[in-house]
Amino acid sequence: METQDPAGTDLATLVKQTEGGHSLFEDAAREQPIPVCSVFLDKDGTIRPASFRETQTVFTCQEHNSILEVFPKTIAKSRNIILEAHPSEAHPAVAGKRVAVLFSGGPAAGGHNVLAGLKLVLGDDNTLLGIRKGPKGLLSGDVFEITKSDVDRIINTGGFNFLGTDRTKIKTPEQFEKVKNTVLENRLDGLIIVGGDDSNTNAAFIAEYLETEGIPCSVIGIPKTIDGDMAAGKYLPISFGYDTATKVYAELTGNLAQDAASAVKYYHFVKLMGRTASKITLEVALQTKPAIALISEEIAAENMSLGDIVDEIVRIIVLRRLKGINHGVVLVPEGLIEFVPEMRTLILELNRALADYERDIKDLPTLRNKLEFLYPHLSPQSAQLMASLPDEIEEMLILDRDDHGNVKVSQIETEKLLIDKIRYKMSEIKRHTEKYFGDGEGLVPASPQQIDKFKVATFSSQSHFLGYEGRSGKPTSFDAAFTFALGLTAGSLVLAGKTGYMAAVTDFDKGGTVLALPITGLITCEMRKGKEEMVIEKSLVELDSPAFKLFAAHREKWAQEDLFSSPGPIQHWGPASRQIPISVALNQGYADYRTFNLGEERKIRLE
Ligand code: FBP
Repeated sequence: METQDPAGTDLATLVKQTEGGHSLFEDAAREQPIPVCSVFLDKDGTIRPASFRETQTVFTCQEHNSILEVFPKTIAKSRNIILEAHPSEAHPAVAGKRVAVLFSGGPAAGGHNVLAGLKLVLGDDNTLLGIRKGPKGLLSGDVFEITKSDVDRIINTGGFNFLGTDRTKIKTPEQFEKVKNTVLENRLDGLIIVGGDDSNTNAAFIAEYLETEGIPCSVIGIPKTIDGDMAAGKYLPISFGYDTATKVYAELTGNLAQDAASAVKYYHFVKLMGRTASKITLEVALQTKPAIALISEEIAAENMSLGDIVDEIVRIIVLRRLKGINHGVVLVPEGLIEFVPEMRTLILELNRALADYERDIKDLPTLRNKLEFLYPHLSPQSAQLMASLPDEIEEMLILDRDDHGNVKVSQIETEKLLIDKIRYKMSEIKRHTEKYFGDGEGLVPASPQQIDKFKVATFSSQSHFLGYEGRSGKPTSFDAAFTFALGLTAGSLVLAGKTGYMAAVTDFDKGGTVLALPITGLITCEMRKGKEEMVIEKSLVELDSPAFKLFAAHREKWAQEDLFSSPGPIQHWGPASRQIPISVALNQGYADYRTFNLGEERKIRLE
């Protein structure tokens, strides 16, 4: 029997029509208007490039002299001064420029709107080219022209799927030579690198290299990463992708909290993405009010060992159980392991040994052989710690590092490690209640009835990793507007002939102030793979920031009572559609987090 909709189209056809990114939602999302910062608008409301003026602010870091030695050409030009965008009254019409763009590092929602902003601001007189598969495609010259219809198709949707991405670090002279070839062969006047700290560091090195070679090609970075660690105070409150990812995770965490309170038997341990900083965890905690949220930066500052962390979680589980609550949500930041002091020392020692004996280790056939080789190169404390870890974690710790020398923390099951240790501790408490409960000093006050109830209750847990599902969701209204503005900014910078800058937008509550940050001003020296390297400093959770302080002031209450809230699915048109991250609003000193303002809305259609 054929089923037909009232308009006469059969259901099979209706379903088929949604193939290739044409779900009802995706089609509607493409039509969603995007706010546009006023610096990009003509008097008649047409979008056009902005021009840039120097501000009074100079970016410098402690290692300025070493940085100056490595980037003499770009610093001579920029003098590390921040630029601010202004509406250009009489912007000279620039024509014939060829600008290529690539995505680098992990995906993040909003990348396609960067391309939309670029295409629009470059206009019909200039050419926008896409580079497939990130820096790898830059090396191989995998370049094609991005058309208006491409932009109309990808706007407001997707992650990085239109171009793809990868994590190749450009560091060898041969690689720089290949970049030069791609730039020359494609007659590029501009190269836009959309990425995180490592990728924008790449951008700074490429800008310096091309300047040194006398090749007039502007290199501009765009701040992307869901981790939120690519930020620079009031000049760059956050990178794009963070808002979408945290909202996805907050929805799922809220659902798990609902499940915990409904089934009344589970602790859901949720590892949340964020390679280093705990910014995602902090934001999700502010949005959902879980029983426990670990913040790696605090753990490092308090010098808490793995045992201390387990004790703290157990303290809260015990207190809740005495109150009759035997369920909850525990948030664990992905990068936790690298912040626990003894683990940090172990990883540093492993990094050094893996770098020094790379060849020998590669040739060893089994994991056991590799471990046996490595143990003598560790301090006795680290060797002991390594031996106490489950085999899977030992394996993850000695896995190949990524191209930037990072441990692949997303693959380390910290949440499971914690669950194991907590389970052991809980059964120990059950067996020796006299050591934990009573009136004496250091004991938890509990009545005999409470202790009896405590003994019969079980500790049941489920573990989850929320990571990849947050990186490429449909961009939130904020990320859609923010990325569009970043694309307009980067394009304007290329047309103005600037190089070595990162596009930035701030004042999300006041219509958006558009800036260009000299990348060399963000660079500092860091240990990577056992060697000192120049990289952009990661922005971590600051323990004296308003966002952390608010969390710290409320968490004990959230621990002892079930006060979770469930933010629900991301809204693109509803009452919550204009929200920005709570932590960003708090740290920037905004009066509200519920409505952003990045200018007047425009429906963007190129064809
Ligand atoms: P970027 O900083 O490159 O945007 O990547 C962030 C991230 O999503 C981290 O949160 C995570 O640890 C990592 O990427 C996972 O990388 P991969 O895609 O290589 O598994």
